[in-house]
Amino acid sequence: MSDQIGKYIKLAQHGNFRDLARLLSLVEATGPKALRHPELLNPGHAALRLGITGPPGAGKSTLVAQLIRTWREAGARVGVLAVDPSSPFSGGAILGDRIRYADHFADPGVFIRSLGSRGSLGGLSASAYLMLRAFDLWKFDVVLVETVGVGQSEIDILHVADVVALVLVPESGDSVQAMKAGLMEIADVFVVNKADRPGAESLAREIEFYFPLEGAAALTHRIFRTVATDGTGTKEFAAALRERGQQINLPSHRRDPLRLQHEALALLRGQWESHFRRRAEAIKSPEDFLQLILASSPQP
Ligand SMILES: Nc1nc2c(ncn2[C@@H]2O[C@H](COP(=O)(O)OP(=O)(O)OP(=O)(O)O)[C@@H](O)[C@H]2O)c(=O)[nH]1
Ligand SMILES: [Mg+2]
Repeated sequence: MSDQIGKYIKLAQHGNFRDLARLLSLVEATGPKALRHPELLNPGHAALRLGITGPPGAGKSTLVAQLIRTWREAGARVGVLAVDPSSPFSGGAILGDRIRYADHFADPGVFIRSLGSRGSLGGLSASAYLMLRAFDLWKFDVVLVETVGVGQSEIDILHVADVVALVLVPESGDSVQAMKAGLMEIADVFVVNKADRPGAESLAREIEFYFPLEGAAALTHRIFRTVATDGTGTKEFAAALRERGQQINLPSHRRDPLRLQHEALALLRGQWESHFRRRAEAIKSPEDFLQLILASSPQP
């Protein structure tokens, strides 16, 4: 498998998306050992990685399709990794998204891949991290990572993004405070999508209240109002994302110790989890239980 990975890494120079799709499957199946390939450890190119997250049905995919459209008009090469933990598919596209992204499937400047939970060695975030390194070899200008902002593993995935946009809808109003603890903190940019519905303004004000746009905060938090279905506000959002990206020195950002620490934890956590799940599933008695706990707990 390792030889195969090497073969497809070499093919990156031709930029063929079919080869990238193969490489992604190989990397996903191999897991962290794929990092032995120096090209994956230190890809020579760093695409701007944009995380798009938010509650189910907030309009993330519709927004992603608009972003692709805008950037394609500007001639950018765009990659998309759609992470869908509930999807039983691995490597296939999610049916609904296939329709939403339909305009872009035939476009040679756009590559779309979805990542389901099956076939991921060591968890979704581990697979996503490794796959995004492979994306870099195909020299995209922008890579969008769409995740549903629910569980811890989705938040983990967002640590790999250079800029994170949290997509909310007017109905999210009630839950902004509850969400604050996890997702709100990781967001650089907020999107109030479905702004054609009542309540968009009050949601925007609520976000402003929790994240005031004064002083230094104004540089790190911004709020956009969009209607993803008709493109209202999406061009401004697209421009702001790339502007933010331009302020980041991507190659040195990739080597940032904090980022590597997050990535290491995600890769290791996934492996530990599958290792210990296997051991736990072998428990047949209280004695087995005790033995596993004592043998596997770190020494204080
Ligand atoms: N009224 C309105 N509907 C929208 C808007 N944006 C998206 N929708 C609709 O909302 C539904 C969900 O959109 P998606 O783009 O699939 O949302 P998502 O966040 O990707 O959904 P999941 O990936 O399933 O979590 C679709 O029926 C869209 O047409 C908007 O701005 N206004
Ligand atoms: Mg979606």
